Amino acid sequence: MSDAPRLVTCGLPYTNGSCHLGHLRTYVPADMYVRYRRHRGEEITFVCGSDNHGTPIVVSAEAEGVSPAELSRRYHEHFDRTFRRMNVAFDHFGMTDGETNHRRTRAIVERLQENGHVYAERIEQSYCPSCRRFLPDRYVKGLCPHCGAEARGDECDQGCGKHLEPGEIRKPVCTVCDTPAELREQEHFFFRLSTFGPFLLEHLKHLRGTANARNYALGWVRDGLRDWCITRTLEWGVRYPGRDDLVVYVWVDAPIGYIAFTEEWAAAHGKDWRQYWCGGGEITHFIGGDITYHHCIFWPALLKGAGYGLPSAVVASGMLKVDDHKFSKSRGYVVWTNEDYLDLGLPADCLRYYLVASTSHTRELNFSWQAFADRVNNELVNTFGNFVHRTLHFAHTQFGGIPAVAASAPVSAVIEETLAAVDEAMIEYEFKNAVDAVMALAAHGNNLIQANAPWKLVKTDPAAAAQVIADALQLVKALSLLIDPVMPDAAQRIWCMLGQPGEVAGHRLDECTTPLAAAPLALPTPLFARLEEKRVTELEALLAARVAEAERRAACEAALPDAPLTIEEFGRMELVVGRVLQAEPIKKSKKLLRLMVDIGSEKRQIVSGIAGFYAPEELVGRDVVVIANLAPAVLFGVESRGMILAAGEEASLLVPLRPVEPGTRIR
Ligand code: B3M
Ligand code: ZN
Repeated sequence: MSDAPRLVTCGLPYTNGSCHLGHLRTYVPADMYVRYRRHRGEEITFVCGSDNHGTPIVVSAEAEGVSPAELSRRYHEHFDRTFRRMNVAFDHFGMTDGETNHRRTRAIVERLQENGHVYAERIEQSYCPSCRRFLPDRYVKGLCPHCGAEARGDECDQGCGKHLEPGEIRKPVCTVCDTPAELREQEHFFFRLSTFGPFLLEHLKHLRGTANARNYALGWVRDGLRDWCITRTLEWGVRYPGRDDLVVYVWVDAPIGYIAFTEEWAAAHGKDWRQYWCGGGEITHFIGGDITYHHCIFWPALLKGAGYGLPSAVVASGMLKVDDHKFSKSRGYVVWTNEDYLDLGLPADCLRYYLVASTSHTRELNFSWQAFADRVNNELVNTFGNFVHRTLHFAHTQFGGIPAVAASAPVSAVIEETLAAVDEAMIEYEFKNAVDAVMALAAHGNNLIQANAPWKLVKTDPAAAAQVIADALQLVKALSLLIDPVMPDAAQRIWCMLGQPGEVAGHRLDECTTPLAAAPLALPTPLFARLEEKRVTELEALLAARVAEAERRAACEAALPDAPLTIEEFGRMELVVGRVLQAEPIKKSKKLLRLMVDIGSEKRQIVSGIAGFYAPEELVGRDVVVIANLAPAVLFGVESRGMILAAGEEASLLVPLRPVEPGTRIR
């Protein structure tokens, strides 16, 4: 590995939704990679930030009735906090709407113009006659001109995955009001991407990273490149230099964020960002595989055209499935990082391990709670945790500290082999192979203890027992250092239990085989907790409830638009007055209350998401409106049979104006 200043970046999350496991599939391995290389003694800067511009943000903000700036600020803080909770430790986490990025983007666009890479052209673009506006990107949906699949604005996300240029989508319809769009002429600016083919072929030949990124990109270049429209008719974004009515396309200013965030970090640390970005730097981008085109085609061409240095590597992660279904927020196949994991008290370490250990980085990862539990229980608890614990426990009880015996040659050799295997895996971005090698070392430790039975040996040959324990402790030290990139919390706990000085993160991997510092050993505490079957069932139920809820919503939406509701259909809905008998919070949920409601014929348990708006005691005795024949669902392990009706963001409860008996039907 070279001595060039090293920068690692991660794809920038859009500030229009919460962090989920699909995001983490990119961020966790990137963080692991950075920590690993630091353990190898390399200096690395790790930057990221939030992507605040473009129609994804504007459309979401409009739907919520807030400004794009406010939405961005909120989700920016959300991602920042979530990454910290997951121990994804960026040196800087900026915002693309920040001043630095606005400035850097304008400077780059001006440079592209000066260098003759940009031209203006009048093009036909989708326009909504009802909303009276142009429909950039996600404001328009229709059919992909390449494969015919349903597509949205700038991307064929359900079909061939191709980037779509403005005006290209067939049968365009406005996403806001569903009116078929017209085509209208407007002047836009184009980047001469078509002239960058030869440059890109050469660049991609030397690009390191995962083969999937390189190979896809080579294919696209060989298929031929078209010029790229880099402006949009929007208010929100980086103003196009010299034009009040246009902003630059989000896929121009988002990657430029990588430079801006480096500048912000450098300014705060007395460094020079140019060392990274003006040639000579080693830049590694970690991205989701679905944005390969942007990072391997648009981005290097922009950099080249503006006279900047180029990325050295692009590492593209495979997609995430949930329970064998394509990841989908709208269909409920999603696992939220906070709500479904961290907030339930599950450790960041276990999820980090699972995400890396499940499959090769470039493959599809199929998440399931059962598979997660199996890995935690078999690998982390039974193999890794067990070996560390029994070694520390025996050393504590028999020796009260680290025996003054050097590790034996065979054990040092096994550690060296593991180091070599991990190194090779990391160079190839095969993160799974790296953690597998570390787990194999833990399994080797268990075998060593099993085969030598030091608890027997200590009675007949104490010196031999001390040797076994010295060997096992050396393995534990090596495991702490080696697993730190993946499970920093567990690694630090081992380091402390071993009585070693400072933080494990500050030590190099070379120290895996150096003798342990002499230290007394206290009684160890277990590293990982088993995930019991009951807990797994609860977690599965939570996901199932979300899917069921999404299906119900989709069914309602599908039934809605065409035919008006008939009186029979309305009659099928059992709406009754219910009286709240009890109300109490649900453990570990900030949003949910468990209610017992008298609906005349029976008492119903109903889980309601109103905890943020009502104290349980103010609900008791109140009459509310209940849908009594809703399919049951389990939320946080609590069965809910019915739903309470409420209006608006603040969940104003619907109540009868005059007193009626519980169970009174609403018609
Ligand atoms: N904000 C998120 C995505 O499309 C997008 C990444 C920008 S990276 C410069 O996955
Ligand atoms: Zn397509």
